Amino acid sequence: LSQPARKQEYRAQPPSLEIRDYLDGDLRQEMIRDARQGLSGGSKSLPPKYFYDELGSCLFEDICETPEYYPTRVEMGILKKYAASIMDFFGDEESDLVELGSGSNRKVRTLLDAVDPDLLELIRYVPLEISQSALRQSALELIRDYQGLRVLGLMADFTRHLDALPRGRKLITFLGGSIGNFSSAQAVQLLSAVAEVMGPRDRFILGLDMVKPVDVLERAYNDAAGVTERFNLNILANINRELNGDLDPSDFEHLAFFNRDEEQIEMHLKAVRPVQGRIRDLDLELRMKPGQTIHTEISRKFTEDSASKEFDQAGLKPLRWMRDQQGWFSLVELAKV
Ligand code: AVI
Repeated sequence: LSQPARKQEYRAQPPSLEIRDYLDGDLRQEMIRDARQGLSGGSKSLPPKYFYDELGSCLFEDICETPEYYPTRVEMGILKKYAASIMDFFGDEESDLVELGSGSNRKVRTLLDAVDPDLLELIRYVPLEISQSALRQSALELIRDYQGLRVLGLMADFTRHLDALPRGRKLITFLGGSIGNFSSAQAVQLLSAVAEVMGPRDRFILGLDMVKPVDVLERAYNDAAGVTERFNLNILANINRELNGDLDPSDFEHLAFFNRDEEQIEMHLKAVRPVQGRIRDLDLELRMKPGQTIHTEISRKFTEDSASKEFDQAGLKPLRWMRDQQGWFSLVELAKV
């Protein structure tokens, strides 16, 4: 007898892995809305989440390996140093380890490595990730390598689906400094939504990239091998493929600089000649003059003060700051107020 496709998919999964899908195919509609809104007016922009198609996710992994992009390495050093004390959270009580925007599984491995293997049974790892392939692949690798670990994968968008998180006791992590890719208002909204799903005993580990000398910052987003440039330009390929466009990436160049007033890196695609493109599914003609830009990303850099203001507004309180020696990156442990 034939079973419904979805049920079969669950049956085929090993017993320690469950994946739930909250995306229900609405990503394309969202991209249509975002691209129309961002590309129609005079000042043009695209949300950075459209960097991360399959190639873009690989390019991001490559950025993390470039000598100039310090955040991944520095955060990893902090994680290693504090992993055991972070994982003390689990004690001998069954709880969830949630990772928002989990991507590949390198960081969570550092945390799991700090746990006594006999206690792994107490932990359920709950990655929440928008990319199905990354979610499945990394979940399978983890249950292969960490005996006793259970995984509940949530295929979801953390800006919309935080209520999909389990209600039990949990340690939530949001690493990599990705909170900096949101405006202050958006970040407060996201942090408030996290606070909303936290109980009084839950904890939240948040990665923050800190303000530092401008040359270090600008080099990190202008690596010599040109990986960040390819990553930035790839957003056009994604739009072309998904929305039937004919934008020519060679009409644009990568531009990334630190805006001191806003304390943020800004990435743009700058037209190097007159642009005349068409995005058929939007029924949109894109015309740009040389020098005009499409703003593709902000990456805000924090001080303890600027971050604490946002925690305050979101109903979160910092319990401890974990930093590297130079103070380039921080992991903050937060509780609900
Ligand atoms: C994912 N996010 C924290 C990265 C950042 O540094 O803002 C994305 C990135 N953009 C260019 N390089 C890396």
